[in-house]
Amino acid sequence: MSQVIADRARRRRGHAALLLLAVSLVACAPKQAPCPLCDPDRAPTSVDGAAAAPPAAAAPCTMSDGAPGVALDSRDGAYRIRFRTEPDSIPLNEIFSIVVEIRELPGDEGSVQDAMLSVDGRMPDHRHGMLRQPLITPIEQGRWRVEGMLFHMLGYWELSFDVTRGGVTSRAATPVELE
Ligand SMILES: [Cu+2]
Repeated sequence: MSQVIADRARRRRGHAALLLLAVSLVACAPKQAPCPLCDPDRAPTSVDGAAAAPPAAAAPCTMSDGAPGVALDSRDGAYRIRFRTEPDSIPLNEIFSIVVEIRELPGDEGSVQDAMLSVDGRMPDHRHGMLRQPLITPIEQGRWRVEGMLFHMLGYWELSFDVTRGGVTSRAATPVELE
């Protein structure tokens, strides 16, 4: 008998919780402003069909000026990208810069000639990018300075480098976890 009462009470509590949930959903739905950063219609950027490939971890390296940086290869294996950020680790919600050097593979010897670089940061899980456009200035052949980067949220970002030459774009992307 007491078991039955307990079951009933449990069920009633369950119903009450469901009802509360439903009420709060209804109450919240119209009030919630759409997330200004999330754009469900914006598909993830696709370059040479490799959008689904997971970003590669960058490996420590030495930049041409002897400073420590990190290196990663483009997904199509055409280029090696070396970069270092200023400051050394990407800050949360503060402007940072990147020095980027790109060489051709295989060989990793000559700086890439006549290439165009674009750099972007995205939070794929949130389906949004940065709130600002970085300024990318060539320093010399194969070397660029990227200014005005801003990762404005905690969480998982992907930092990507698109190298375009002769109408072909190669992408290198690396994960960045902002904590
Ligand atoms: Cu986000």
